Amino acid sequence: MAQDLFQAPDYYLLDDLLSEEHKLVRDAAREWVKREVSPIIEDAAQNAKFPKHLLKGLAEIGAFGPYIPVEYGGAGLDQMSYGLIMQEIERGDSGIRSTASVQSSLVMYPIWKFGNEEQRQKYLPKLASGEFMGCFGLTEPNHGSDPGSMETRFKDMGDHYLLNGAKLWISNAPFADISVVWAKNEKGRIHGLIVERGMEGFSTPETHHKWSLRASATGELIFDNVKVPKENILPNKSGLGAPLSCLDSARYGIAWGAIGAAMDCYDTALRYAKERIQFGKPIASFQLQQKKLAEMITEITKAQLLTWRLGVLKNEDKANSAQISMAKRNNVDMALKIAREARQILGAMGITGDFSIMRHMMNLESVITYEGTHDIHLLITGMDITGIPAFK
Ligand code: TGC
Ligand code: FAD
Repeated sequence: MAQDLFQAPDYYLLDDLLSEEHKLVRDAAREWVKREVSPIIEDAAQNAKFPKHLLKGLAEIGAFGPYIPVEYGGAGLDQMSYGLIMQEIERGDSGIRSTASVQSSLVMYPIWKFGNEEQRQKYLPKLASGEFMGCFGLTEPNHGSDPGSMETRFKDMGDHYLLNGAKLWISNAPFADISVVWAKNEKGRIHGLIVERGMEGFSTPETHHKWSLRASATGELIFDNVKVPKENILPNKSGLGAPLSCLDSARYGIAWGAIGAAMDCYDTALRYAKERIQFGKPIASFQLQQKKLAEMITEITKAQLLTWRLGVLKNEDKANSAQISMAKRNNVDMALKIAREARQILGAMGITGDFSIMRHMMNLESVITYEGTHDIHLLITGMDITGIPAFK
């Protein structure tokens, strides 16, 4: 990939709304992405290899459990800092942000919120340092948007639980040390179980041939009569609301992350348009190209404002699930449209790995699908404003 010359757009001077700590955290993540991610990410994506050596650096910038209390090894930061870290990582690559989102919001968050003190002490510090990596198993082959119909089951065998079923499309699965798995008990109630690599009957085959999120490892979780120790159940919340509240935290991070991908596409296209000469002039001097760039910065600015406000609401513990859905849906759609427009500004060069745009575009096709599809988030807004669920 060409040298990373990224300059973050801040058209409405949003930096003025951030504290000194927010800017320090953000700048540390930005600097790390420039130094460690940008030089290697194109090769990783082209070769469909998760760059595992980045885990240590991700832990060092606080990307694993940014808002988890320091006593459990987390960074003890606020929600705005969490969002800014996700923005910067996804500026580099959505797949690397996925790894951080899953570790923080889908593995550490449920252990912190729904686990007991012993589970918190056992797992959280190691997850924060990257010594342990985790994944989150909710989606199944027959149940994606409708996880409440899951088929994965566990039975109480007296001294242990017996787990059977399968999860599909699981980020980090091929290398995760632990999996937070959602399964139904004999009464049909959903619970979270911590399944550890090496348990007999548990396998994690990798999913190959993806055109999207190629630098992220995706796989299956297969449970064939797995004996799960009773102390591995998350005791403090059950029902579909438990995994869905983890999703709220991850979707919030994705809303920020998508802005990062959009900023990178815009910044790349703006620089290219000013340098590329056709008909004796920079293409940036043509009205059609200016329209594209002007609309991009307008959409990025609107998303930045929406998401900053959401961050304030999150810090005040006032953000609801529907507000998070709106931001995830809006921002990912915005980023995908910007990636498509930016790609066109680069002409043929836009399809090469010399620039990040095509990789962002392909990644965003997953981001618009996972953590609730574009349609599902629209239906969540629809339900919130009308009071009528239209899912079923
Ligand atoms: P419904 O009957 O509406 O709700 C069941 C219970 O859950 C509660 N609830 C929530 N709680 C917390 N947060 C939320 N966002 C919640 N949404 C609903 C609800 O109050 C109810 O509680 P209770 O006490 O009354 O039982 O559920 P439903 O079956 O009708 O489904 C609703 C729907 C469609 C919105 C939900 O199923 C959904 O969000 N589906 C999308 C599935 C999804 O997002 N899967 C993501 C898998 S993980 C992933 O993609 C990781 S990618 C990671 C990466 O790499 O970054
Ligand atoms: P489906 O639910 O089958 O949907 C297919 C289409 O139907 C979509 O367009 C959808 O919007 C539409 N649709 C569905 N229901 C309705 C409705 N009621 N009304 C209108 N339209 C509807 N899952 C995890 O549990 N953990 C992970 O770590 C994880 N990582 C992922 C990583 C990647 C790269 C990808 C691609 C997915 C990942 N997922 C993960 C799975 C992801 O959450 C699901 O793909 C997603 O929830 C959608 O489910 P589905 O693919 O089965 O699509």
